[in-house]
Amino acid sequence: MMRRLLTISFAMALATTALAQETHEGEHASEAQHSMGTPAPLDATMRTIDVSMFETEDGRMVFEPSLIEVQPGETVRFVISNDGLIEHEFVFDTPAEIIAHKDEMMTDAAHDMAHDSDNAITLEPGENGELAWTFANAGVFEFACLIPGHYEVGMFGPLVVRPTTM
Ligand SMILES: [Cu+2]
Repeated sequence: MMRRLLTISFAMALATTALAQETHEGEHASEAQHSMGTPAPLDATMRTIDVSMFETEDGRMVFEPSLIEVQPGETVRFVISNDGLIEHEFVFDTPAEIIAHKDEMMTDAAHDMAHDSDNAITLEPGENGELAWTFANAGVFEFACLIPGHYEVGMFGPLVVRPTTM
């Protein structure tokens, strides 16, 4: 009996801790990098996701695949190929950050187009590049090309971080 009570209170303590952590993370949701994860060294990565960027004959610009799914805690290596005829970029962030960066690139003509960072890479036609990232929390993020006009004709897609359901 005593043992059972202890087990229950231990389980409740765990649940309370989990809840507290969740609330704490929610408070820092505006810090995109924290909620999405952290850059990873390229040699410590586990899974490779190949992403191709190109223009279509009907005037669209796309990513292939159009949806990326990863698991919380997973480290992935993105191998990005610009298979198009013009410059493209691959950037992933929270949807809010994507919109903010997009507006910035639209309005600031002097803005340096190549804003490569830990979560972004700009590639010339025919060029390849790599990014590695450890995704922390479950959530729906977005990948996009923010070169003015490209997002509007299709260069974006959801980056879903969630546990695999079997
Ligand atoms: Cu583009």
